Amino acid sequence: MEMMCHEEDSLYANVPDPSARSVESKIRSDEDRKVAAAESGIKRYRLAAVILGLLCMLQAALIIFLLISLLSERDDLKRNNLTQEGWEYFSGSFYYISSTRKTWQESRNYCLQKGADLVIINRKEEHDFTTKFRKLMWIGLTDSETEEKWKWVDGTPLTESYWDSGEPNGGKSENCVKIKKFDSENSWNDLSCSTPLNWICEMKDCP
Ligand code: 2F8
Ligand code: CA
Repeated sequence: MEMMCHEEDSLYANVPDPSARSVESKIRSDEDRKVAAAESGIKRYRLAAVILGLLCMLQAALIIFLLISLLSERDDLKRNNLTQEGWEYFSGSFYYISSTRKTWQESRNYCLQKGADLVIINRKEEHDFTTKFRKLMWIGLTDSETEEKWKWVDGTPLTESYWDSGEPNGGKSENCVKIKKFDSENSWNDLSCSTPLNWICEMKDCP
């Protein structure tokens, strides 16, 4: 009998229990629902992330645009103010021609106070521009530091020069440079730095 029972057991061993099957399928459908819900949640998060990213990019673009507008407005304002104060624009710089006279250092101090410096002449066109005012003026060139080593106020050495014939000739008693002639390419003279003269400042438009 015991033997028979065992046989019966093994006979029904592979037949699925219907109640177990319904529990299993319920679990599965619950899991499917959970997976579907999780997937839809992930999709929503992704969409939210994309929208947030786009909004950040839009905000960044807006900030850059406003910053550029503000900077350009500030530059326009600066240019207008300079022009009203008598500065003249030429090829990337603003120039101020003084109407009073000062020593070379006082002239330089005036320019520095304005955020500029005495003019540095780099090109023939700029040289021609400085002579068109027909004024004897200090420029930003000196050999005060080392005799005969002519340097511009930014510390760069003199390469392209426009000395009048016979100049420079003042040795240690003439260490600063003025524009002396207006109709000739050779127009500079070295002079005592303590001489009161007009001067010309230069301010780079975009430093
Ligand atoms: O002839 C050029 C010479 O002229 C004057 O000296 C006589 C200048 N000095 C003054 O004006 C003080 C020189 O610098 C210049 O070289
Ligand atoms: Ca001289």
